[in-house]
Amino acid sequence: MQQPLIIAISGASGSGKSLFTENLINAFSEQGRPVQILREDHYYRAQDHLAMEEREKNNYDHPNAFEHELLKAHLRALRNGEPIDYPNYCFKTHTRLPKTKRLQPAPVIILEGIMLLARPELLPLYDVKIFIDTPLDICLMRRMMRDIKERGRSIESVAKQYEATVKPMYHQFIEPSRFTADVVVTQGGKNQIALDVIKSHIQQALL
Ligand code: UZR
Ligand code: MG
Repeated sequence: MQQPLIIAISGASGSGKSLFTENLINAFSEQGRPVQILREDHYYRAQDHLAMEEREKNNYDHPNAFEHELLKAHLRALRNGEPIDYPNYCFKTHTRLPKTKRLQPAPVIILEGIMLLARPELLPLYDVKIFIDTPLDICLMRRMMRDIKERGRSIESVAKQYEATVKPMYHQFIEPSRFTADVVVTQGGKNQIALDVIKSHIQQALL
């Protein structure tokens, strides 16, 4: 198999990264899915050694919250055509579940996460770098709805986290990482023209 094309999709929490990724993947669904998806979220560090209240106080919007070394090793393995066993992170317990998950190598690997472009040493591992550039107030609204529905949070806890870490860390790490991107996507995960442009780039690479 030729080397896979590795596409990194980044942007703020709630910017539409996951939706953009889903829409991109769906565009390939009829073609036997040559595309695999890997989320940076899975690489949040295990915190079994910490009490729940300690875990809740952690700063999850800092690059050091992720085990990027492991992500790097996994990207290298996928490049070599080897499967990986990635961690299964749980947002409710803020730690990893005991069982890992397997990802098979594929011609196209789409990576998605908030800090993917904020670590200079990760950048050479990507073939295409995409930044989803959505105004922060819109991100906050989406995140509020999602975290309450899907991640078992209260309005108060989302608001508190936003002020304490999400917003300051966005300005410190995520916003500057925008300038490392090859493509900046406005209007979020449903930007059809951006999806078409990336899709045709992938199709070219698959030829
Ligand atoms: P996405 N996050 C948690 O709230 N708890 C965890 O255990 C791990 C992560 C949040 C994190 C970040 N921050 O903003 C978001 N906070 O998950 C990233 N506060 O995930 O890109 O899917 O929104
Ligand atoms: Mg997401």
